[in-house]
Order: sequence, then structure tokens, then C-alpha cells
Amino acid sequence: MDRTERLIKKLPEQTAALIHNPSNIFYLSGYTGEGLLLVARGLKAVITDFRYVEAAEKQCPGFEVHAISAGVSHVKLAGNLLEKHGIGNLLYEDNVVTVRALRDMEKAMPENMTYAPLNYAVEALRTVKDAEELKAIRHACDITCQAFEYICGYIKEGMTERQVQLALDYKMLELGAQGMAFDTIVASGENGSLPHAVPGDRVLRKGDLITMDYGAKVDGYCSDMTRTVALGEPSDKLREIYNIVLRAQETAQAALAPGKVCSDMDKIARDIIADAGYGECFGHSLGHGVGIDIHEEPRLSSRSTDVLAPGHIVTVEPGIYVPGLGGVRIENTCVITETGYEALCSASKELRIL
Ligand SMILES: [Mn+2]
Repeated sequence: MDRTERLIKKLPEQTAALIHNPSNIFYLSGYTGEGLLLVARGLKAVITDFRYVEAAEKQCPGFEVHAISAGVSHVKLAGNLLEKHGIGNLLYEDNVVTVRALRDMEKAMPENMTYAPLNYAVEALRTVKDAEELKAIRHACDITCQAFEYICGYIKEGMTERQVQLALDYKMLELGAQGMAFDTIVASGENGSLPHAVPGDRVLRKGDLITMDYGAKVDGYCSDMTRTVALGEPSDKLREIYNIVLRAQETAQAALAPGKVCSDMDKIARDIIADAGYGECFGHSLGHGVGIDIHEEPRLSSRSTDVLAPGHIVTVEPGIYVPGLGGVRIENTCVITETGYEALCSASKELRIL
């Protein structure tokens, strides 16, 4: 059954879903342009404008394509379609639609329309990846790993973080990525204590650890990987931190399996880091789902009661961050299988000394 049919099956009678979130629109229809998706039993429509009509017709077989015109806005057009189909209930994404857009929608729709939140119904479908999605993410992970091998031979003392970022990004594009999954992070030396450091003009020096967190986008899907490498021999302290993070990463990753509770995965890594005396230095969650968006459900966090299932794709990325000294993070993207998991990032996690 196609993705839109799976959503429609969840909708109550005489009810339509109006989709604003571009990632949800892409997931359901393959459409990458601007506009809205309107779906109900017997109704699958892309609502767009002149610029995207041809693209929408190509990308979305099985969908009607409607273009706005003077005086007929996207929501007005949606309202006309709902009226034509005799549909009086509309579910919308209340996490995306602004207060202003909701007011405009209510004005443009037929008067007796009732509204309710869609409650993340599409996001829930998106947590379990199908074969086609897994293939794209696998490809994105392969590009990420190849770029890692390349960058390990490229990094030299005296380069800036920004140069490393540019080389990584260029290499991923050259290897076939359609773009970056997110802004590449390169954090060297003391900058390593910033989990989301922006690569800058800091010059790489002997003894630095360099954390690179980056991913490729392929066919609309992301990969996410972090490796921390050393430029020359690191201090004993940095090596100690590296080994703790590596143990936390490997132990938590090895525990991934269907039926496991997300918060338990987080706890495995957190306990290892806390027992080693660095509990205060791991201030983010263990990981997150990856797909069309770089951060999706399920979350491997201490608060998540979600249960892992085959087809979930999640990251495992513990870290230790010490202000003034630096930091280490090691991250793999993994798919949950029927019996356990498979790591999609094959790049070695042993400390590389460049
Ligand atoms: Mn990540």
C-alpha cells in the first residue's frame, strides 16, 4: 500500500488531511516544490502554483495537480475541493501552521468546516523506513564514510577548521550527494567542547582532537556521522576521554534491538560516562531518528518511552565536552532489524592519529 493510502486509512470518515510540512509532503507524494497536499478517501491533490505544475505532475502520479490563480489562494482552492467532495472535517498540522495562516484558512474554507490537529500522523508513519528509504540512507552513509577516508588523508597542521569543512562538503558532492544533510561541524582543540560548533578560522595544531559531525543527502534522505580524530599524539587526558566515549558508543549501539525502550539505550551510554566521572559533560541525548529530516522520531533520550522497531533508523552519539580542554563525540547511524541492528556507517571508530 502506498504511503498516502496508509495515511488515508487512519483518517475518520468524511475527513481530509491538509499537509503543510514540506518533509511530510515529500514523504507522501514525492513532491519537492512549494505548496500543499490535500488527501482524503478518493481525493489526492497537490495544490501549487504555475512554477511547479509540470514538476508536480511528473513527481506525483496518482495525484491531481491544481494551481492557484488570481483571487484563489492555496487554502481557498483546498476549500473548493473539500466542498466538491462533501468533506466537512479537516485535520491540519498545528505544529506547522501559524496562527495567522490558521485564521486565513478559516476565512477561506467553507463556513461549516470543523478543524482538528493531525497529531503527527505522518511523522509516525515516517519512523519506519521502507526498502527504498533504507537504500537512500545507506547510500548517503556510504558517501559519508568515503568522505571520512578522504579527509583523514587531507587534514594537515596549519589548516583551518573551515578548510576541512569545505573539503568534506566538496568531496560529498563529488561522490554524488545532492547536498549536505545539515551544516557540517568541524571543531578542533578547545572548540571541541561546543557540541554544535561552527567551523571557523582556528588553525589545526599538533595534539588537537578534531570532531567532524556531518552527513550527506541522497534522494531526499540524510546520513549522520561523527568521528573524532587526533592530529599528532593527543594528551593522556584526551585519550582517556576518547576511550570512554568509544566504550559508551559501542555498548549502547550493541544494545539496539526491536522491543528495546529508547530511554534504556540512553541510560546505557549515560551510565558509562557518569561512572567514569564525566556525567556532567554529556548534556545531550544519545541519539535521534534520521530520514528525510536530520532529526526525527524516535529520540534516544532519557525521557522517551518509545520502543524500537524494525525499520527505525537512529543515531547513537554519546559525547564528552570539557570547556577549555575540548571534546569527543562518536556517532553512527544504525537501522533496527528484525533481530538487532545494523550499523550503516562502516568507518572505523578506533582513534585515528593523523
Ligand atoms: Mn546526529
